[in-house]
Amino acid sequence: MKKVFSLPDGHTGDISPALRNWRGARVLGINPSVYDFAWFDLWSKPVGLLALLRFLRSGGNEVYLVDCLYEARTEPLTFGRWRVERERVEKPGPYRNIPRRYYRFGLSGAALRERLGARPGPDVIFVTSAMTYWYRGVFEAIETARAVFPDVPVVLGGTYARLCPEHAARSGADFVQTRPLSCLPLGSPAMDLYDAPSCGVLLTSRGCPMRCDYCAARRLWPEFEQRPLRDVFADLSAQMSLPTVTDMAFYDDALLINRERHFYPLCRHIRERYPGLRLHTPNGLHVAQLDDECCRTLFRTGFRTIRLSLEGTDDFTGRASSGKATVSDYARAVASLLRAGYGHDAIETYILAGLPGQDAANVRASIDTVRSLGGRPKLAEFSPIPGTPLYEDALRLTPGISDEPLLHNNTIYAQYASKTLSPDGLQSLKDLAAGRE
Ligand code: B12
Repeated sequence: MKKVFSLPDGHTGDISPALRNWRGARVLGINPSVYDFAWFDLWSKPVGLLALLRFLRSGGNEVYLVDCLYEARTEPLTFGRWRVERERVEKPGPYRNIPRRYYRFGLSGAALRERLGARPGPDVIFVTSAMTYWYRGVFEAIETARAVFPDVPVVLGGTYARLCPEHAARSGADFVQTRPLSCLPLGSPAMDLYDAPSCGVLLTSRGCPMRCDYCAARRLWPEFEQRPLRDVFADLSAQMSLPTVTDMAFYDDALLINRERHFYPLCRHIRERYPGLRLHTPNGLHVAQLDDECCRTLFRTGFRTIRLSLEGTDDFTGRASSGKATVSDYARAVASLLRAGYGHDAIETYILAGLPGQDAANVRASIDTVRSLGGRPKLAEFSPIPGTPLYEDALRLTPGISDEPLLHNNTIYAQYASKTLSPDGLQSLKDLAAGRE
């Protein structure tokens, strides 16, 4: 087939109009390694990149993938997750005084270079990105790809590229996807690009109807949109046709909205077609939707890991969280989950800590409330995200975050930069949440 592919003029924007015409091109996708203090596999897959590769393949292009995290997996963990090889590395300047170890999770630059060298030469390379403060792995992947394939154009996309377009312009990529990808129908990751995936990922909607002050969902996807169920079923069927898949994680921001017409029929379909499939919602569920019927449905359908988005029981945190959960909603949700068959340990509940202006005493009170009602508190440390209302507050307290995405790191921001929590303060909250105090 004759190769047809070209990049748009300019270095940033939306590559979609160009992509629609591509034929016969060989496209290599790279999911970079992660540099961070800690990283756990919460069914982590680069869904956006995988969906894009599927789209290009169906348009008559050849696609392949190097996932630096998946390729460095060492041993299986529960529910289809993996431990990934890590190596201690020197901390970058902004972290120099932080008394914690810093690691690379995933393939080293040298190992990536070796893998790339063993593959056929691509016509174009697509690099994805996730957290803004993980850009080091992105830059390293681009540099390595350039060293192995000096004349091949590199395109960068993903969450970091969208949230920090000016910073991402310095990545060395030829084109940076800074706008929403208009060509892509939602979801449908090409999970078959993995040799033996143990988990799949479903995205049944994009965006979120809430307006929480710390969250970038609205900036990334201005409209909330649920996929037609027949598309979700087709996506599920494609992933379930891979014989190694035992687990499925949902990445939705608002899975339970409109549940009578969306979530419940999906659950019915899963129960009929895929009994025994284990399901997980690492992204929190809206507490207000969790009544008896919903909790029974979750339990019967096979949801094993459920996380609840409580965020906080005080007025300050509640306001920042769109007032989406009251204490009485939460109490009802816990009671319904217990009645449905879940144990106390399964009711993991996110509580936000380290918001600019948040009082640590309120976080403490939220933890106490969750414990007293029978849930299991799980601290989620705040990460300031450009373009969100709370980012502006964070910027006033710590002006340096505007030039350095490393300072968005949730592990760092809450205890070293937020000025509302100290390392000791955070540790004592963690102890309290874990019942060690
Ligand atoms: C699912 C999810 C998770 C999952 C796993 C994510 C993963 N893959 O590892 C879990 C639950 C583990 C998670 C955890 C956290 N998350 Co999270 N997460 C998300 C969420 C909801 C969806 C991301 C996603 O997969 N989207 C779906 C795909 C389709 O989108 P995409 O990959 O961006 O791709 C699109 C485009 O960018 C493009 N594209 C992608 N790649 C490429 C490549 C090329 C070349 C091109 C052209 C285009 C392109 O195509 C796609 C379609 O348009 C986002 C919010 C959101 N709505 O995006 C937050 C989000 C990314 N998370 C966020 C945060 C804060 C966190 C936590 C820190 C929360 C906490 N306090 O604990 C943790 C930290 C995680 C860690 N250390 O591992 C922030 C970002 C923070 C930051 N500074 O970057 C977000 C934006 C939510 C928010 N609060 O605003 N998260």
